[in-house]
Amino acid sequence: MARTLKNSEIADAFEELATLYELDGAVLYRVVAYRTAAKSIRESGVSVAQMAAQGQAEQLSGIGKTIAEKIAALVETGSIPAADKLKARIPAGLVAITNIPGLGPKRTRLLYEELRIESLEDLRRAAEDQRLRTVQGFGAKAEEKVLTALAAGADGRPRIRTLLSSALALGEELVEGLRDHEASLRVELAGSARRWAETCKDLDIVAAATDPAALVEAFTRLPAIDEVVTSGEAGAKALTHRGLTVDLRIVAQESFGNLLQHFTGSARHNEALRTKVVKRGLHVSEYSVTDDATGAVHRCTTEEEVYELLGMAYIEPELRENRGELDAASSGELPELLTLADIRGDLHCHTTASDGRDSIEQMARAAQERGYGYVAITDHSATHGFGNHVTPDELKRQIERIRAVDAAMEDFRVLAGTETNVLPDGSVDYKDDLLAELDWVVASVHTSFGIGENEMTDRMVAAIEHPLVDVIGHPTGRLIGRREPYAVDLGRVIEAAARTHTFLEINANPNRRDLDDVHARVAARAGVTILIDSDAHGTETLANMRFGVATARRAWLSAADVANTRSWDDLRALRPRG
Ligand code: DGT
Ligand code: CA
Ligand code: CA
Ligand code: ZN
Repeated sequence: MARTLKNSEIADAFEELATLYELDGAVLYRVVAYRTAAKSIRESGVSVAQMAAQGQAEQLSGIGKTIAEKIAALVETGSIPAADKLKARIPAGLVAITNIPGLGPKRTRLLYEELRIESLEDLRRAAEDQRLRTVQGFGAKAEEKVLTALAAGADGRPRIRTLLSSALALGEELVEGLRDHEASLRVELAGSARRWAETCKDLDIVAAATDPAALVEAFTRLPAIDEVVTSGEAGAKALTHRGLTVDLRIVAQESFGNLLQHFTGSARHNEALRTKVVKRGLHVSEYSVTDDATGAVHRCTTEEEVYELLGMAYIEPELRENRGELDAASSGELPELLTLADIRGDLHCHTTASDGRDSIEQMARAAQERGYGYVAITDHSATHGFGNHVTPDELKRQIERIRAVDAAMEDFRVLAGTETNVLPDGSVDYKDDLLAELDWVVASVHTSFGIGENEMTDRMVAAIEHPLVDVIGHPTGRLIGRREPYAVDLGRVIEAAARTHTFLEINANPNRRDLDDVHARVAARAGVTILIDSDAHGTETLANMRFGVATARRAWLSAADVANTRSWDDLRALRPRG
């Protein structure tokens, strides 16, 4: 091969292989194995092609001998033999169709089998001619969605926005690398990552330096950087091994606040800000604020000065989405946002009793080390479809084990809980007398996502009205970039939660962040108390709490809006059952 393949290209090849297998009707574990490998390759901080050349690819998580051989073949010959075989019998256009929002391999295969749709053009025509609705599971809505996606420019290439957790891990590493350099004066992450958005198109970094050229040079040599696209005194654009673009911009220290404010965005916030202050004769640019009346040009070393000059209180990055923050900052009505330090306990996590990796004691100790006063162990109930689950008898033994760990820990409460499934009829998995033995009950929907909006809403309202259900876990079931929320009337869910004092969760898993910022804000305004949970499946993911806190901040929430900023005794008193 003339050119070393990038991690993103290798990952794309394995994603394609997984899709081809899925289109071919292969067993699921095989498909999952290739997708897992693709993710691991995409997120690797070092060049996988180089590792493969040295026979080291198996050191990556999720890569065994078979996949390592496929990587080696891809790197040497430019293709994977198994993929070539599949491509010989699967129409070339089907992979592109699977990347249209709302489709995916199973539905694409169905459309091919029923209507011989094998290109985006076939798909468009079938949607226009209202033929999609003749296929089981497709209706007028699906046709509309396809046409909207195609009109919006969907071209069948996977649209890659990087999940915040991956982008931030990389961003924090790069910022640290730059700050360590002797020429750096100030370095901050900007853009969507600094606003803690759900996903990022790219990373934006803003810096001031004593020697800009030296800092740019050092940036291009950081281990995470794969390829430099452009570079100069004012900054650089580069690609990381994970395929994420990074924009570094360097500015004089006297304008650092202006530039940071500009590149933190959002673009909507900036445009509204400029429009608002231009009426008062103030002009905001990347480098300064100018005043028509006096002709003065103000350069600001900090963002606080920028907002002050414009007659506003400082606006936290998470609020900069043009959702009312400019008026609130002008009238002194911005909320005091909660912080991670306000969180005093975690009420949703898993152990080896279900699909977690660590024991009750390990989870409890790790929660205590995070500075919490309590943790609830909430393993999956009997009908959970994946991994282990907890039968009623097993739950009784689990409660005893939890009590024993609790008794052994000082100044820390280990609460016996469950994450019980909400069944399609709205009932939950355990009988009331068993639920009553628990300190804490999370109820979540994990099955039958497709039952229709009315039925789903009734199902969730029934669970909310159950007197022993304390909180609804991940209320919409969405997986960011992968699975749409199920159809549910959140207005009715929120109304029922407010009426019954049932908490609604912001699940802090960075793939979920569910409730999202918009709905968490609506819920809190309607009088619902929000709970932020890590849903950790191991001690290390307790740290995901920060993504839930970020969603809460983006929802304008204060500590008082969030139940687990309280002690356990104060929190439990908010529930109807006390
Ligand atoms: P992303 O990258 O799509 O996840 O979101 P951002 O917000 O990081 O967007 P990006 O990287 O395109 O631009 C970074 C910042 O630059 C953005 O948040 C605000 C500023 N910016 C970009 N385009 C415009 C614009 O058209 N007008 C104004 N006023 N600012 C802009
Ligand atoms: Ca960006
Ligand atoms: Ca950018
Ligand atoms: Zn869970």
